[in-house]
Amino acid sequence: MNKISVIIPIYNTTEFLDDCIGSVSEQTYRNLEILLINDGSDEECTKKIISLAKNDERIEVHHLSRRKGVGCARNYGLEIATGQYIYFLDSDDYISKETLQELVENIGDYELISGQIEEINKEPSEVGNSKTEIVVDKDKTRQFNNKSVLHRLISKAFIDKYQLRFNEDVRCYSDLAFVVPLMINITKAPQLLGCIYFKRFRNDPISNPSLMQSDMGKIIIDFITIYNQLRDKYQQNDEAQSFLDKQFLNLYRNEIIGYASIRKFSQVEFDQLRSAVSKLDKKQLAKMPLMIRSELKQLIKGKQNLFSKLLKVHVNLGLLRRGYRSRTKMYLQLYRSLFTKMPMKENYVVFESFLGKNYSDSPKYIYEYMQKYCPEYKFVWIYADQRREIPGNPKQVKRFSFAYYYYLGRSKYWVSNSRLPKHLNKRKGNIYIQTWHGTPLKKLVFDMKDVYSANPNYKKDFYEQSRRWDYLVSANQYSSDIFRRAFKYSKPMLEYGYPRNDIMYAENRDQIAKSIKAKLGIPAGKRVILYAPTWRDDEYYGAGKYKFSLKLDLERMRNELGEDYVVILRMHYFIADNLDIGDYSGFAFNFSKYDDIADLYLISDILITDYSSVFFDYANLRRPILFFTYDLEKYRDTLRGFYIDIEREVPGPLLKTSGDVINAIKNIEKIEEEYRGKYKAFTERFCSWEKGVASEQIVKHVFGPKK
Ligand code: C2G
Repeated sequence: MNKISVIIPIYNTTEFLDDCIGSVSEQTYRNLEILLINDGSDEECTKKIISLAKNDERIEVHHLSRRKGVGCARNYGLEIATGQYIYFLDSDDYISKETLQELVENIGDYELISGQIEEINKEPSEVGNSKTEIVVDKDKTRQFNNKSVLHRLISKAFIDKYQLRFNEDVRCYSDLAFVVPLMINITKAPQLLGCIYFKRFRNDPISNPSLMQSDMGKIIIDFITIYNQLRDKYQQNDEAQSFLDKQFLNLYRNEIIGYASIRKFSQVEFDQLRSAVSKLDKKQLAKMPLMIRSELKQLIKGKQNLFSKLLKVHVNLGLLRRGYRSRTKMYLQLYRSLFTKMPMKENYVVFESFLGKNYSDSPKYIYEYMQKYCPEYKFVWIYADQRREIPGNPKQVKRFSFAYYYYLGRSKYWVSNSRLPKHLNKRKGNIYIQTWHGTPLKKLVFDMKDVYSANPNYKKDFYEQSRRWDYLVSANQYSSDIFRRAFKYSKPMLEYGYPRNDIMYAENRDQIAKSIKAKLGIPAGKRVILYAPTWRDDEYYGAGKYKFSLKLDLERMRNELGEDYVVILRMHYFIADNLDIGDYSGFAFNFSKYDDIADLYLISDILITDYSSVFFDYANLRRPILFFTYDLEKYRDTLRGFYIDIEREVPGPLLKTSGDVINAIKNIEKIEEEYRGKYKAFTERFCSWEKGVASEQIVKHVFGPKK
């Protein structure tokens, strides 16, 4: 039975190693030599490698003295490998149990066999039983379009015969030095369909980027370096030349044009690029569109400035062409090339709350203060579906409309409690106050281990979007510390408490509550229970559309509490499901679409919540809080992870069933008594900055004294 040497270069991939190495150890094909080449990883990763190596005696660990690059690490593996076949695996990827068995059983007399690569952005899952099938394409170069050595079982004798090695001068594309001679020397390149390799799309390219997530300038220069080397080396081989030229032109169209239209290459880099372009086969060049040909002509002549100008025209024409295809894209194009270039309106302030879904939260209270005390400003509110009645009658613009882009493009100030879309780049002089929307309990962005729910680009997008913030509102020291780390935020923090909580300190708050209660049709004589749970990352229909199934037994609640209480149900704004509470009219009220939850806090006597930040705010009222945490273990341990020890630190009991909730309500005074100490400690920690004047202080801080 032939031995396979699996070569795994490792550089700082601690969190992925269990999946990767575990997947090799569990292979049904057992005759393996597993070579872990530690390419100068940090201490944590090195420890992890050493501990995993203990689980399988077929594992050998080799430590390079410092980081030398993936090419060098793989070459090292090739030098020491003793198997008849070589298989390369990356340390953040993994394979399914039968992979090596399938490859080895199908390689026959071929020198190499490749499988299929699939990108994963979901949690590692067991592969389906797709049937494998071998195909042999006439055009073997097609098999190498991904320029990668991954997921190929290769005969070691063949590698030795042609002395195949990786390039060690570059970080990215070192594979090409191996792949090109492999491709031209093999006779056939069969592929085994249904035999899958799972390639991870890393979701934190900011803290720990993969090679291809590093700086685009470096990626381009690496490619050009290797292209120049290989193009010279294989001057006599048409197959290699045409393959390399195609790869170059692809990179040129997809990356170089965009990159070089906004950044300048250094003289040395430009000369490298020029040398690469002069090598291109004239016949391939002739197939390119006129615009590309003229750019490359200037490049060959060495005219960098003219080259950059042509690229700018190229990019703008592309945008314009795409712009005409959709109205929003056209507005965006106007935003970028017109509105943000027009003089900035120094006194315009644009507000948005919860993606325009509500008139609420801190933006509302900052606005109401300004509307009263800063008449020299012009105010604009963004809405998602419908205009609202807003005091002072500000301009209202629909999200993603022409007016939306116009006002965002021209206004000096933006105030929002969540992220503004990534495509809205910031104009010079713009000031963006991010109020955020809650003291965190659930782990946030860069504190989250992995984000698999809706969008694999979540961390990267968040990072880009939050670079635009100029001020971040924080309600307590605990939040400030978390925000700095979890958002990688280092600009000024506004530490005055939450404007949205000011109302809870208003002298006339009972008066206000009375009128809200009347407005909402809540019987004046009944006590009010507010149920405001959060959303669950793993229960969704699509991006931003989450499911919720009500676990509170309304029937029982009405029977046992209906005489004294009514219940207000308030779902999170991400929840797309409509609650059906038709049978409970007069007892249960659904205010999920009501604008401002602060109004609901004011009129309620007891809050029931779960892992929502609402309890940090509600605690300002010092009224009882119950935690209906029927899925605590799952939420805490598998979905998110919490910042505080919820079982020890929250100011109320954790309850698992509707029965527990009902009992707690019946004994609410006892519970208040029981939690008095914890409640006090809690408010000291989370509510001590709140004095009811956060809006005023923030406005004075950012907008300064009256002009
Ligand atoms: N909210 C609401 N109704 C709910 C839940 C939340 O109106 N049933 C509002 C509250 O203002 C709350 C905010 O939405 O403070 C954020 O809700 P969370 O449940 O805490 O969840 P999330 O949107 O994930 O934000 O740092 C805070 C975190 O990011 C949490």
